[in-house]
Amino acid sequence: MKEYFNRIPRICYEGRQSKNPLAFKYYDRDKIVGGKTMKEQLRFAMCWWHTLCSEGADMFGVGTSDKRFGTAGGMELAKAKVYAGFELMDKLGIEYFCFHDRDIAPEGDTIAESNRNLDEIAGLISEQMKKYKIKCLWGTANLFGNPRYMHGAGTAPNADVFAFAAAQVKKALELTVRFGGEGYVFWGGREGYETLLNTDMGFELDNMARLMHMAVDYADKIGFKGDFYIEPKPKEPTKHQYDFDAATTIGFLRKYGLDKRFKLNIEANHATLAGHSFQHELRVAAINGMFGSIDANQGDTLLGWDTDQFPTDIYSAALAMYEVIKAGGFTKGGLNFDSKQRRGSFEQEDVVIAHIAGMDTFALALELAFKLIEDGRIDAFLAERYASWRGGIGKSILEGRESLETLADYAAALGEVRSNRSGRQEYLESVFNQVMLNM
Ligand code: XLS
Ligand code: CA
Ligand code: CA
Repeated sequence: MKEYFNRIPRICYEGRQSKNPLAFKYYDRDKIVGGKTMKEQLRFAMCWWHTLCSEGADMFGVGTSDKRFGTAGGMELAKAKVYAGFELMDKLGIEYFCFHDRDIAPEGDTIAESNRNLDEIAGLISEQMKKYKIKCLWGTANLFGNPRYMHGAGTAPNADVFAFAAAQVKKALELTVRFGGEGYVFWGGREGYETLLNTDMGFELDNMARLMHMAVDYADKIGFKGDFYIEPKPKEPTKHQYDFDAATTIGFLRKYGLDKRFKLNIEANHATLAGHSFQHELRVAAINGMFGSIDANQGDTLLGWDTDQFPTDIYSAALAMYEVIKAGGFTKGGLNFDSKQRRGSFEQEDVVIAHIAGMDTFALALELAFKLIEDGRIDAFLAERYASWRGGIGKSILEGRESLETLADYAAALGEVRSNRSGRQEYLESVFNQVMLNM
């Protein structure tokens, strides 16, 4: 059988002393951390669209990476990507993948032809999944690439476009079920607006919810047992994306009665674009019981667009894993590398080194997060900071025994607040550094 990544050996754990670029320094898949193996805690997924499709093209130039896999294109290329993708996941020890319908098979001239292409490739994918014991983390439909979606898909002003989107979601759900996928993602590709002058925002949001309700109904019908996710993003490609951030998305889900069926897929770089930290978005999802999955990448703090870089920022990853652990860890979700190597990193080794860097970063982050929790100083500080709610007037407020009148009397009797304490931000940040650097 043809070997696509022919310069790449199986990637093994060699430990922190290793200087071998093609080895893990921290990701030791069977090491027990927090009662489970690293592999079970992190649930890494390869992302079909970047890893197998994106060639590094940007606004100023064509691609730099050759992703033709020695083919002339079309279905031959789609098949080669299946073999190449599974070979790569196997070499890296990645057990899940995520896909859009259009990543895995080319769109045909009709829906029937597109679906035939999908079915043919799905057969091959199922075969390879069995061979390598690799699973599907989640599937989704690309409702943004084709020009018909120029004004949106579920939020399009044209009902015919809505129908095409529905047809695609139907098929993508069927494929996800066929692969035993553990999730299905709605990322609002072009679900947003460029100008409010031509937009009926309320109507568009109603329709977006309509499409999601239809998806839930159909998923139930065909036996989908996974989680549905919305992936928030504030802008790009549209000026304003309706799923702006976690809080906005949760409000939308509640308004339309979708909150019991949907969780969130939080992407690090989208958090940055929304003016939040990755940790913030995870916390918002978690406190609302909607933490689901993660698209693991990072942006560049100096750029205002979606660079989808492989994650190497240990500080941010550790704070993210801290939130994941506090939220109870992954159940059906995982860490999908919605990440691409930089345009200048075009050689075969680069895509592998990029994954190693991301996996090592999250392995370190996982250990660090558990160490922070074991260290206990942050939790202890937090408990102390809210101590006034465990007794006295605080407890009485929580128990519903106080009113504005009784509290006004209490405050008057107090004269002034003399019980405020320092927030100790610098202390807590130094605890974090100490735990991190002592590893
Ligand atoms: C784009 C999104 C996209 C989704 C899946 O910015 O990250 O890749 O994850 O449609
Ligand atoms: Ca994403
Ligand atoms: Ca992105």
